[in-house]
Amino acid sequence: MDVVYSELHALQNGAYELIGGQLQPPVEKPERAETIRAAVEAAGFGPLLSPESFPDDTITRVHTPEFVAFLSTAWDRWVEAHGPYDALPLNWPVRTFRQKIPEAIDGLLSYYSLDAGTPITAGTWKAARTAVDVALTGARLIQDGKRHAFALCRPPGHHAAADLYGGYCFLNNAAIAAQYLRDNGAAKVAVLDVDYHHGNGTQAIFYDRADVFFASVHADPLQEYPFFLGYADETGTGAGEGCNANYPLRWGTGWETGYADALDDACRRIHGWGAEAVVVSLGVDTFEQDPISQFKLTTPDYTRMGERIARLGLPTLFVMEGGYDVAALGDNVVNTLTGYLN
Ligand code: SP5
Ligand code: ZN
Repeated sequence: MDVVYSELHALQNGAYELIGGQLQPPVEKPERAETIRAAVEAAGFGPLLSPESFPDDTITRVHTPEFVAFLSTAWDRWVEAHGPYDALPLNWPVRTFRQKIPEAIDGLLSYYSLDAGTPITAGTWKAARTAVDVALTGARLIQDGKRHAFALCRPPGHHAAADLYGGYCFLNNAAIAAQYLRDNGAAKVAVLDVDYHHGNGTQAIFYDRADVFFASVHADPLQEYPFFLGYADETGTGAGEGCNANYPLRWGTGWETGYADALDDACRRIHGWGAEAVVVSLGVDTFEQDPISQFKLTTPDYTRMGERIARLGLPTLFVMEGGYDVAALGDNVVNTLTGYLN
């Protein structure tokens, strides 16, 4: 299986993250992508391809031009206001507030973000923009006739909506890849999101559309981040009614205790809907030892996951999302891809 990777991911390198009230080193760190790259190479996957450059209009098919302009200039504006420290928002336009776009950089961060866990740093734009090229290079491989590819994206993307960043995500790599497949020949594309967290950004981007089916298996938003989207009664709207399927699962869920059944149902829905290609938002933060998660999948379970995805029988683009136990990240990703291939 071809693997697309760029070392420029390392330009996203936040200084700290507030977890449980404590400032800690970010769990979304460069070592993640490096350990996955080393593991897929050691497992004989390849070749390792560098991304091609795609134009910005592939991004604005999914994100608003205003949001892209904000992201690409936020660091410089922040440094001018505060100095070379991680750019973070501190308040949000929640209930009772107006949705006006402010002028000051602090207000813009607040307007365009959904959490304070996603630092914009000196290299964020370059890293996020390159991750889009990584995903699109994988999508082009599929469009050119390959049955499968792995886009080793970092930073991840599935929490980013048309004009929102957060959850360690800036640009929605998987959604941009799905849109690219739509714009280049595939009439119906599915996104299967197996990250531990609900893919709120991808869902929102495609929620009113009948040409992209979104299915997500994730921790119950009653218990887990992002809390305010990902419930089972979110089924799509307008033309997109019936094209969204959420499988919220309780903390403690394991492969045999709910996960496999949910994944199987999600795959059945995608198959029944008639998808021509599938983009898999591959998060392995469902792992039992993941530092921020509460599911109980084991390393061998990822082989089963790959096997189930393969039974869809569809051209498949894997796009890396979350997964934070660096010690097991490589094995869990390799098992997913190996299970898929065998
Ligand atoms: C792509 C992705 O997986 N993004 C996830 C963003 C989650 N950010 C919020 C983390 C909240 C962690 N709560 C941890 C409790 C640890 N004991
Ligand atoms: Zn996640």
